[in-house]
Amino acid sequence: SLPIRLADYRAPAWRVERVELDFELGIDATEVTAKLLLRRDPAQHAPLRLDGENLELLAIALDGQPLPATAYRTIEGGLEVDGARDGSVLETRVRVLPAANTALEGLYLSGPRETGFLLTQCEAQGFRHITYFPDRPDVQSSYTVTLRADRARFPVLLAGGNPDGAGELPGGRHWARFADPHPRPSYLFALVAGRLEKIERDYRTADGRDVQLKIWAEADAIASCHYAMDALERSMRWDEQAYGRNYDLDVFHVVATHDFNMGAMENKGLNIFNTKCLLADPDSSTDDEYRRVEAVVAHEYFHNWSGNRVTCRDWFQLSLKEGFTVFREQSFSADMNSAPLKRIEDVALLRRAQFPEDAGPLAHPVRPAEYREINNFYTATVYEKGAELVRMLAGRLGAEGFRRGTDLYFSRNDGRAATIEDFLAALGEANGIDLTPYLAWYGQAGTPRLKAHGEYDAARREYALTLAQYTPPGAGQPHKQALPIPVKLALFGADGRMLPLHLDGQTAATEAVVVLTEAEQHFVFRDVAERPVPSLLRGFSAPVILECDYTPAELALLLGHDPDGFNRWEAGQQLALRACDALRDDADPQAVAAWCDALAALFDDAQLDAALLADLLTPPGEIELAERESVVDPARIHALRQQLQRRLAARIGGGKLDARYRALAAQSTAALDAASQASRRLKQRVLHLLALLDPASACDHAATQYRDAPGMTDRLGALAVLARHDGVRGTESLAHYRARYANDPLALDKWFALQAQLPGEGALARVQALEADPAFTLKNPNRARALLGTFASGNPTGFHRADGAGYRLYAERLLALDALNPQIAARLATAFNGWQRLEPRRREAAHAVLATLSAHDGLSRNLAEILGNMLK
Ligand code: B3K
Ligand code: ZN
Repeated sequence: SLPIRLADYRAPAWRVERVELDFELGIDATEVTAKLLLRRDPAQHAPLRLDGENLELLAIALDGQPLPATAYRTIEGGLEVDGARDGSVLETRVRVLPAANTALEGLYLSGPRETGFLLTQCEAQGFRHITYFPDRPDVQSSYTVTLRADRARFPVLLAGGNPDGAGELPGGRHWARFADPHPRPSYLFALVAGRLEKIERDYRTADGRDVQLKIWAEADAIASCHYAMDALERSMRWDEQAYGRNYDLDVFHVVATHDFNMGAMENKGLNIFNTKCLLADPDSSTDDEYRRVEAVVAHEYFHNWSGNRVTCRDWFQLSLKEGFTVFREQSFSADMNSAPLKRIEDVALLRRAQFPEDAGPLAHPVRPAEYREINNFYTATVYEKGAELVRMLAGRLGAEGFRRGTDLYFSRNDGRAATIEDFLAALGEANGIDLTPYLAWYGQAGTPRLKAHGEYDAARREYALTLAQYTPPGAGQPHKQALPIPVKLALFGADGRMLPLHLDGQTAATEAVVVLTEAEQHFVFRDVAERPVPSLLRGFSAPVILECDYTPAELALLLGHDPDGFNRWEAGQQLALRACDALRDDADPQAVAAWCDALAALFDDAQLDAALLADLLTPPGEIELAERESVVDPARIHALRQQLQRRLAARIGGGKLDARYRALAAQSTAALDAASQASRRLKQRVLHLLALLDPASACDHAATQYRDAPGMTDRLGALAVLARHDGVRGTESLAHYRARYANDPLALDKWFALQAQLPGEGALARVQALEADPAFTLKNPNRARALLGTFASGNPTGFHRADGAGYRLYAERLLALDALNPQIAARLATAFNGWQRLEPRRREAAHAVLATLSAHDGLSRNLAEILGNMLK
């Protein structure tokens, strides 16, 4: 297939003003009748072409007349129809096969055919698997949808929009109709039909609309939906207050399914969720999962404005809705929980997932210039880096200015399919600021390096800060341009206090933002009383890699004193990286001591938030460490990180770790408030450190913790320690857990994932044994991700076995998956990212596997594109 290019965008020659859809629902076969009211762009003369895939055409009529076979023809990926005029009505009837649909795109069956239910997934291009249609986001139509089905088999019938009638039909059948007053693109279409239970709540919007909130799930899951309902209500209130956005239909449905290719989907009025991102229950969900449910519920809800009311002109603009919505979701989570902890979590994710993507063969700009398969571009770059770009813009405008900007963006673009330019224009115009320089961030791939160097002139009491930027070539862009990089900063004195800032005549308080716009610039601070220690890029004010020539003592000072929680953590991370380098090169023992000493001191600080302490005690992960190496040996990196943590544990001391663990364990409850979550997080971290020093006593604690755990966080944490450090009790507890949760798919996923992560050469055999578990299946995306995805992306020493056996097994599974579900196969294949920098033996093994795989006949476009880019 040929790539699709942003530069080739053309407005549609044909639009659909109204669409009436009629479904005769069946598990094996469903018939779909579509009536399209067509509008032709008078300036264009292209024939009427509709997208369609895997459709069996049963009937076709134009303006009420059945079309002769000569008046239409199937073409690659669609249908061409002669004779249509502006205002014509095209009617088609097609058959689709839900039960046979293993790709989970279009209309498909979730669960067993006897008891499961039907649902749809259309973004990005699933609607063309349901009916013939111009399946592109800049075609926005008014939808009326009628569902007909057997009442006993499909008692619940749902589609997006407001309910518009329902009734009985002969033969035990019934019908329901939904009409959506808001024109929308086809990717937001959804229907659900089957046996589902619900919980409901009434909600009144700030502008006075009464809305029924309904969450639907199968009988065994509905009891775990209450937390999501609370989160939904919080999200709706928050969007009213933070952005002035109100909900706009009379009902809001949310449906849970175990069989879903991603986390959730924002279909208009009918959000559909992977159970993993919706169900929450103390016995089976961890604290992290609770926060994730809250965040994803909010994210999908927020799309109602950032995505649905204002949609994307084309899929290149995907970050217009995704980057912005992730930013909105992050702000919401920060408001609901702890802002600094949220920032730490988000930046850690960016570094673990996006930086490696941006540095490897899959690198692409936040607004890609081309793609072959759009589903491959729902990436960390489009989502997480996209959110960082919005954060920079918000920071540039300030809270009030940003709100003025988003108000203008929403009102001006309501009902439109917009572009990134439209977004920047609205934000800028509302504030009289030209934001077009930020457009360069959207078009340029790669993570900029920001070099900082400070000089203090004691005689003149001046501190000159030189900032320079450099983005390495890549992603077909040999010469990268300078980008606007806002650097939020403060200066610290030797006593750990912030110094007043005098910059070019302006006097700020103790924090300022300077914006680097050139390749290199100098910023001179006057009246600086002593040689300062700069705290740079506070709150991670730009998505760059900062290189600053700190001494270990300077980093330790920031780690001890910076009131910016994020930068405090960041100083610890930088110091840990230095310590790691020191261990590797057998050099600079001060760095190791500085990190350990500083953390040992903080360990004794009773004022410090327990969750922040837990994060401070966690050095950068193996993926992040690998990103800094030009030649990667995953086994060596793993050993180094373990060694570093053992040094930390030894410095704090077994006695103190043990005492802290006991104190935290004594307060253990099932409560979900922030303090309880924080104390569980610290307890787990302490137990982990203790296990590196004294595995026997750590495992005694873990065994008790496993037995008495009031909730999943403690249970799973204890299980992880036992599985790693205690052969006998590990095996016993894993078997106990397996039996206890035999009927809880989400809890079983965690069981698979935990074991898939156990490091070392034995990992591969363990994964193979787990594949033989009767609960394992490639057909369920959550299960495949839990075992295979976790193995490849979360177990560097296991996957990257030096003999290449990990790669070979994984490639076989990718091939099997590709035949079932191309989106999942392509997503899992990205685990090979970074293969080019592996040490020679592993690199050759990975290359051989990738080359063989990509030479296979009949690969999906999804997998073929990823492999092609990987080998480019
Ligand atoms: N918009 C969907 C993702 C669709 C993925 C299509 N392959 C979920 C979200 O970002 O909210
Ligand atoms: Zn989204």
